[in-house]
Amino acid sequence: MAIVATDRAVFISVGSNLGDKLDNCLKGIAALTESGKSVLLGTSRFFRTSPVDYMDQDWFVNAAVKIRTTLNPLDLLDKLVAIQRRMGRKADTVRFGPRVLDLDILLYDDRVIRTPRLEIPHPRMHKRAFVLQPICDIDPTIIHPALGKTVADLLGRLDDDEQQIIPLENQPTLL
Ligand code: PH2
Ligand code: MG
Ligand code: MG
Repeated sequence: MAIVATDRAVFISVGSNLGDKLDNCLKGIAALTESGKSVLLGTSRFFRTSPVDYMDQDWFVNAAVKIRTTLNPLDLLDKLVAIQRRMGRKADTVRFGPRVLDLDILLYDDRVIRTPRLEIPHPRMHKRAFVLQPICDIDPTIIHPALGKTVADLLGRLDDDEQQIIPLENQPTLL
């Protein structure tokens, strides 16, 4: 019997609303693969997005990437936190407030993890256009393992006119 390594897909959201937002996102994405433990499999377009949950802050640049990684979820989280810190992110001042770089694990295969330190799927991803649209750019058929619906379906069900998400006119080339 052939043993086939499954393509474990991890989706990570990338966001910034301080400084050179696009450059911060690009540097964060580049840092994800620097150790050789993760490879980039896909990227979404980059969007300008209106702030969600905490409105009194600047618009964000957001995107999502798909990686394959040998890191387990907690080691991946440690890696993301280290990258954010290196990029100059301060320990959170305001919840949902301004940040130089935010890297969040959205999906890790079809795993459901609920611990105080880490929740996968990301607990708010199904309500956020700035997360769902980028994942749909990469693969609209991905199923949210806790809700049992595709990301395209979840995006279609969002009825929140407040959330604006506009593709950047000049998209960087990454892969
Ligand atoms: N991140 C938040 C809170 N609000 N809004 C947008 N548009 N984009 C974000 O990345 C974002 C947000 C907390 O992580
Ligand atoms: Mg975060
Ligand atoms: Mg976040």
